[in-house]
Amino acid sequence: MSLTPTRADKFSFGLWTIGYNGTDPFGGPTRPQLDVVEAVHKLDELGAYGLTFHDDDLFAFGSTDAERQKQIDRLKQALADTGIIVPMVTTNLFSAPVFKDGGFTSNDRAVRRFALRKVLRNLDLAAELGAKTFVMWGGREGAEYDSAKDIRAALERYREAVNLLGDYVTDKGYDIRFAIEPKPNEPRGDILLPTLGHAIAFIESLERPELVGLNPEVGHEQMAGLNFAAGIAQALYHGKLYHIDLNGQRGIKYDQDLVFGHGDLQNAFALVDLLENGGPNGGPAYDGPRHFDYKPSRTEDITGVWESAAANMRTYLLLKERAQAFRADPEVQEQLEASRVIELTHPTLGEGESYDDLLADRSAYEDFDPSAYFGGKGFGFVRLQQLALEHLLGAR
Ligand code: GLO
Ligand code: NI
Ligand code: NI
Ligand code: NI
Repeated sequence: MSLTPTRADKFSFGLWTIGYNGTDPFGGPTRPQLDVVEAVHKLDELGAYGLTFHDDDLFAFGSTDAERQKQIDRLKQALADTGIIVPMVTTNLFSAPVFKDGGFTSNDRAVRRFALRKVLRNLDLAAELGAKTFVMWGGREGAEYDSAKDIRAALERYREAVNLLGDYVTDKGYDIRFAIEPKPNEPRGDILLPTLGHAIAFIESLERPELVGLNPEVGHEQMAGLNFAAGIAQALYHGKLYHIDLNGQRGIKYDQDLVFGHGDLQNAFALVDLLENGGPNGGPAYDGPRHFDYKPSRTEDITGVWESAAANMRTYLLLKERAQAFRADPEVQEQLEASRVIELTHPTLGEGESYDDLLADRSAYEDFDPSAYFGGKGFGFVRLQQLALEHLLGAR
């Protein structure tokens, strides 16, 4: 297997990721601004296939129509020159002061109307550039104080906004689906739709749930102490994995946006195994962009930026190779059987079996011996995980 990224790997990067200039709450930029044309050419050289962006990444908030168009034209030229595509577009509803209490769910109705107009305008641009996914990260949709936000009203306004966007793309005939990106906190004290589970429940309340899925981010779920690979499995189970933000996070703290794999590496291994191989029992794997939403650390210069971009892709491909070796190992297959991992795919009831049949089955209860599980009948999960770890370490 090649460790050189190609277009077929579908690696994409946010313009705001490689373009991150090092600004954090405690210090200003440590690097000059990166131009979009240079970004596209460099991503092409590195083997990526896609660039994604917020409107404000490409043309500053408040740009004139002429300034906006100039940047769009420069991007289009770079795309034409390289063959890089724009698989996803997103709108910045969090940086400008006007969004200090959110966009779709600001307490101020005029702000909510402005936010919707900003998104509609950017949807037109997304369609023009052929993007298939429109991500919505509601970073400012939240509060610091319980008394400041009527959460049920805020969810209703969120719903109103997403329903309107669904109407808009349907009426316009745009081939675009929406992907909600959950995050528990930061920049708000608490953010609405904090985890992918909250978002799945919200999506089911929409008028066009089929148009709306998820864009889960590794670090965001881990900030909530959750298992990212397990969350992705549930998103796939519900058919809601429309897009993904790959990066690294080390525990429950601020959003680190490290390079993919530079956090919980074992969970990254499980994730790549799931995305590429469908996990232990196969099943529908993910076909969309492998999108990196990371920040090149502010300690790095521009050489370090491009090294970090390449590192994301190389780590993904290394994990893909390791996951294939894991699945192909006969000892792993044997242990999966012995650990009953495969058995979980068998329905608990027999075909056509009713609860009457179950009640009549003495082997299920009267003759079943639960005491055999004390001191015996271990599952061997530790050995299975050690096999995974040894493949991950390249020791097998
Ligand atoms: C911040 C988010 C942000 C989103 C982006 C896409 O924590 O990860 O970068 O991914 O706005 O909508
Ligand atoms: Ni993030
Ligand atoms: Ni993040
Ligand atoms: Ni993200």
